[in-house]
Amino acid sequence: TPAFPVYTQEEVSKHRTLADGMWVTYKGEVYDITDFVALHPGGSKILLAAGGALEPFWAMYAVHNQEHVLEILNEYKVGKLCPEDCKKQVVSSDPYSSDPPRHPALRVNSQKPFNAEPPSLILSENYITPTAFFFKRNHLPVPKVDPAAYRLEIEGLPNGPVSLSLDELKTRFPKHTVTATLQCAGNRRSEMNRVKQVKGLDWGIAAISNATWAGARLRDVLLAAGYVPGGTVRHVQFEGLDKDVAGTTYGASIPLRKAVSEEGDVLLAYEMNGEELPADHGFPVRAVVPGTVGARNVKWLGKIVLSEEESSSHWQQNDYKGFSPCTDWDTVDFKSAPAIQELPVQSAITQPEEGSVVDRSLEEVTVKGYAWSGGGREVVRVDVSLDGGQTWQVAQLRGASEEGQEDAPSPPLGQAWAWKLWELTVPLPEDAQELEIVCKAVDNGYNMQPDSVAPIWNLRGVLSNAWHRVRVTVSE
Ligand code: HEM
Ligand code: MTE
Ligand code: MO
Repeated sequence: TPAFPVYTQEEVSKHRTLADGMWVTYKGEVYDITDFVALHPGGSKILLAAGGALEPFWAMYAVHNQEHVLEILNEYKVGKLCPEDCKKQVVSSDPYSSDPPRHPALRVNSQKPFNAEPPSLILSENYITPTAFFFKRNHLPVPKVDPAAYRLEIEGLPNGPVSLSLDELKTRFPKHTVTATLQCAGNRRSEMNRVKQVKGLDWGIAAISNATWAGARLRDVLLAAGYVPGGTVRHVQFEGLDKDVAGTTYGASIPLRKAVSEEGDVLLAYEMNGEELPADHGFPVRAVVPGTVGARNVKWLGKIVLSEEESSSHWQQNDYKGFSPCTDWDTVDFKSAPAIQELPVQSAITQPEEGSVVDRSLEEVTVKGYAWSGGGREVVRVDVSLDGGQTWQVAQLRGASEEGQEDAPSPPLGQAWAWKLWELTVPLPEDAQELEIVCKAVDNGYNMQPDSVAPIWNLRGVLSNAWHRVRVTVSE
């Protein structure tokens, strides 16, 4: 094999466009990735690295620290970087180095950015998910925010922008408390992956958790800031303080109607489960949008914009949307589908776990799980089957009042923001050696879960809410 030519950084830097060829460097080697740009699973972000080093970008998107990524890169090698320029390359520091410590019991789907779910058993053991075990879904490094210097900027108001300190948010507005379940759009994505590969983190059934949030009502803050109903504003945009390498922040928006409704209960939360909001969950302030997909509950909230338009962020426009099973990455048109807001009815079995062994001598089996629906719709029933869905029994539902929150009244119509845990103890069928346990929930709109995954499969693996099935064996 011929020796690779040696290039200077100056030469590499000339190749910054698809027309001139696009070159990058990695660990002292030079690559011409012109032909790969259109194939990149991470999209056009790859253009940011044109003419320079990949290291600082891959430190941010650690998904690249995999053998198969390096194999792809190797196919495009065209030369070496001269030793003098290699020495000049700054060693990029890890943008995740100030991420907070996390509980080792969490099941990590991605370390950088940090994405993890609790063991699913923990969910049904606690009506309020302990904060350490609340699922964590970050797209970027956790930003370090100085609470004393923190400002919440509000734009798009008739009398000009308003800026609030953390103290003002806490003292100028009544503190409102809401118990609300948060669910990631990708919860249960792994079941879609089993039908056909989708793109995204391989979540199990625990990218959902329940907490008590406290803070100022968004409605109160907007009205005090000068918002007047009846104008042309249609959307409330949220911007996080977490940024990618190009300085782009995480962002999302919700419909104005939800944001200012008296019954919407949208919070600018500064407390979670009675304590200061932790770093992973948005310190010092996050949006809590009850009944709405996790992605709109923007953490580390830095700015609110009232607008005629939805957020222009990638996560509002080109992600978190549902598509037909027939749509693939070659045909998908993100503009053709609305952004996910309210989520559909959901339930899953947390106990027993898939593949576990049920003891026959106990003569009965206890099945537990969670059930929740979006948009404030209350779960009114959960059906459980031990024979793959041929025969059913109704589980016992446990809402807030049954879960140690004795004074909790049942939620007003349209404001059932929190999940219900459920449970059913049934005699073991006489000669069954295997059980296929199934659950399905019904909400107060009589919406029910679909019976299988294939008809709701979609390329991004979102909205995965088919009947949950768990196979167990019965010991002799
Ligand atoms: C994902 C390759 C440069 C941003 C990926 C994946 C591959 C890949 C194979 C999918 C990984 C997986 O899911 O297993 C490459 C190669 C690059 C390159 C060969 C250089 C030649 C970049 C750069 C950026 C970037 C410079 C950012 C500035 C991303 C992002 C994803 C991704 C954000 C995740 C997409 C998602 O969430 O599904 N890349 N990449 N990549 N890449 Fe790159
Ligand atoms: N807000 C910011 N600023 N950055 C993020 O990456 N992730 C969103 C949302 N808010 C995210 C964010 C997504 S997709 C989800 S599911 C929830 O936060 C997760 O909230 P949690 O980590 O508190 O469980
Ligand atoms: Mo999410």
